[in-house]
Amino acid sequence: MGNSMAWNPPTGLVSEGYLKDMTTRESYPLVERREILSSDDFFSDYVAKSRPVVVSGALKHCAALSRWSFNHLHSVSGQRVVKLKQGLIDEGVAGLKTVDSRLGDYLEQLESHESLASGSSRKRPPYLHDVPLLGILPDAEADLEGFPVDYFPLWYRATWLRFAQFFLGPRHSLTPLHFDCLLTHNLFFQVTGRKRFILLQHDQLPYCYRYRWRWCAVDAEKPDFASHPLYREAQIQECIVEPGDMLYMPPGMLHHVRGLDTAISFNVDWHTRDSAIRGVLALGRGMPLKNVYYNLVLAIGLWGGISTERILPWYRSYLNYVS
Ligand SMILES: O=C(O)CCC(=O)C(=O)O
Ligand SMILES: [Fe+2]
Repeated sequence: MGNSMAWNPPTGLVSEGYLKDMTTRESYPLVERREILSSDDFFSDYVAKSRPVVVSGALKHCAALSRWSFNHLHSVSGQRVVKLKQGLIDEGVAGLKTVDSRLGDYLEQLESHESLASGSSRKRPPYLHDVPLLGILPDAEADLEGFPVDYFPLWYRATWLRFAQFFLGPRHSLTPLHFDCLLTHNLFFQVTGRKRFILLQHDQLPYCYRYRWRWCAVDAEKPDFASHPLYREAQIQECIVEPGDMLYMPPGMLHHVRGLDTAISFNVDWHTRDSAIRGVLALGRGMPLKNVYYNLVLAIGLWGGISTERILPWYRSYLNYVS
């Protein structure tokens, strides 16, 4: 195996290849980017105000940035069978299929895709999308030492990694426009490769042609204004996350996510006491009952002072839940 996933220092530049590859050249106002952000400022300036922010190099002290290569994944979990998502992109969410593969075989598939010219029409490999991080990298805790855990509410700090979800996908992977189904806050971490996020606040939903609770029919990269004329009114932002960056998205933020390179990322969906209550009350706005159940479990933990250890058994199935 080559070491094609090794961390390269962020360049801050958008490569020419990327510009050529982009489905659209449309660009939007950039999400605010901070080099340094204390936990207090994070909660008062962004969480309390429902504003997204990118923190550059939030993972810069973590061994994961250099360690999480294809070789490493191969040696730790190459034999493990993982569920891959196929069809998220081309047929819309309704066409989503999952396929089982050995992680080692999938890594080989990604490598051979990566070696193709970027304009190749060969079918894009599936996406290892939103699976428990510790299931793939059981020793991740040591690799993530140095990350400032005080970006999480106190309730999560000792066990946050058990809430972390892993993503490994090819160049041009796509997660179409949606919001996270429990209306949680989201901290998204980029480890290798880059991704472009197109973002809209939750109140822009009326312009986005929602279906099935959390998905949107409009193509955020190439909107078809004949079928989706209201999208012309939408207020849109974007950012590109690079290795080491962290993106914060407030509850309900709409996001359309395009991999610009072969990429490894992970995220943590989390609630504050307030967002957990809003998550339960979203029953009245059509949130599926199963999601309301998960929000109730977290609300009981956060308000009742019950430890995450005791709550996790009731919540764990959410982490393998495809919605
Ligand atoms: O990285 C992706 O493709 C999707 C990320 C996402 O939807 C999330 O973090 O909630
Ligand atoms: Fe999401």
